[in-house]
Amino acid sequence: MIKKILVANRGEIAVRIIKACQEMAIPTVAVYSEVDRGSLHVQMADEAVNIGPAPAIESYLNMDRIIQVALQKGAEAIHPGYGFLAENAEFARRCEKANVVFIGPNSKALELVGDKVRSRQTMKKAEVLIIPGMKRIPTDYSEYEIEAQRIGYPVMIKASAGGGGKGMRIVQSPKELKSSLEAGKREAKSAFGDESVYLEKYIEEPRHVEFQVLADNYGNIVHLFERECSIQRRHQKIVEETPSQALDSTLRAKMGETAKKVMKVSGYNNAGTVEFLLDRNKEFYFLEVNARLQVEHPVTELTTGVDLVHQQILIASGEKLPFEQGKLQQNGHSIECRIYAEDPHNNFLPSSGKVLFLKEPKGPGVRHDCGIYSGCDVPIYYDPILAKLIVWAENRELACQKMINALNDYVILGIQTTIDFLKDVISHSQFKAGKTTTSFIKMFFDKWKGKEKTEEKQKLAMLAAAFVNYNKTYTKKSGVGPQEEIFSPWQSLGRWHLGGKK
Ligand code: MV4
Repeated sequence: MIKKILVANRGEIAVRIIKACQEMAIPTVAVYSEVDRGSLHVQMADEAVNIGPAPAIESYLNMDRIIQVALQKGAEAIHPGYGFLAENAEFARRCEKANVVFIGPNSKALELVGDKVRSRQTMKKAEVLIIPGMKRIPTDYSEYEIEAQRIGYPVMIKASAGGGGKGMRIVQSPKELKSSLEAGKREAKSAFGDESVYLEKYIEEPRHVEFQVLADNYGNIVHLFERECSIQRRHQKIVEETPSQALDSTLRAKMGETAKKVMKVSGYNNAGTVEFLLDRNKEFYFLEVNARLQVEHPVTELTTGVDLVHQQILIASGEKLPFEQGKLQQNGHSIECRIYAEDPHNNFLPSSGKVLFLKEPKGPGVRHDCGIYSGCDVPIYYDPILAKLIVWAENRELACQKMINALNDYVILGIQTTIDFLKDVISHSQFKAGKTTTSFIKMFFDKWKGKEKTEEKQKLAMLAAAFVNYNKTYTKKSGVGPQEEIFSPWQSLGRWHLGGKK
């Protein structure tokens, strides 16, 4: 069993991983950048090491420094979380070389699934349905023209190194092809340092349905059913849920078996996700593999009862999967809302600053995976995700209601968040009806303004003022002898630190 883990991440996911380690009695080493000194993940870990300045390239992406810290602190394994180094094959390789366990897939599998053209070729050979498109990156323009005709317009330009929507472009007709290709190549070059692009048939209004998979180091693979992640804004997921309203048990079983096959032919191990596009006719196409623990993993945990981070650690420790496919079941319904530090009233501009007040939603079936606390700073440098609100209920209708109540029960003051926006999304009639496609946000929320809740805002401003005042040092006013400080949040944090740290 792994005896110590370095968590190479920050925010809510670092907190989530540290909690799993605590549950498994595995000591943790946090790493942090200069602006994250006071972060929640730093407070929670057994040890914490400063790895450099705020820009991620000098800290959370600094491979050598992170491996060096792991070796110095005697951490046998590194959990990369999501983002940063999570899907970096070079980092996985360097960990392997340094004899540090990378909690994720082996570097070869990581490399394969990170290359879209290569993984399409692999899936085609394995008879997994891929979106009709090009089989290789052409050397000259005429090949794009011929292939676009063969595939049939509209076609989509995609970057070979891509993912997450960068470098993608829809081409409606032959006369747009050349200029779109040039623009797509430029975008791919600047985003990935690789200008290779290829063409696919454009699928209109698809649903995004992904399958969670666990694979141990001995070839055993199970899937933990699907997550529906169609509610996105500019390729940023906002709401995720399971089960998907678009699947019946036959289709679910078929897609699940396909997901396992994808992982098998990729030589994949540890936790991963297979993404599919589901078209209007319920045909599903392999899209890509996400070789990491995903942001939306909790909805799978709440409906299957499997702790995915525990399983990742067990697999990385060389354990066999403790269950067979037949033992796994989906129970009830779970929905996740991502809470971003963004201003939905101002084109979702990232918001930063001090969190003046946090009231977390609580209650049966409510989970709050959170990277912030009252008084913490939210820096501008990183992904603006603050927390995730996840609910579980027996069915979708009850889960929606629970989510709305939990969002109403949720207060973050000091910075702008997406909470009010999410209330309107979950309350929308089309969402309630389960009609969630990738066009949902564009269709119904493109010009969202929200309600001007002046009165409520005034109340909140008063609350904030009261809280800031309360947060000042309190003094005893007995009237006898010198006045004695009895409460300072800063001091109590410091004392808690000294008591709780080795
Ligand atoms: C597509 C597509 C339509 N046709 N490919 C977006 C992210 C990237 N991983 C793949 N994406 C898409 N690929 C073809 N051939 C539509 C999308 C897409 C999308 C996919 C999943 C979730 C949300 C999306 C929003 C817009 C477009």
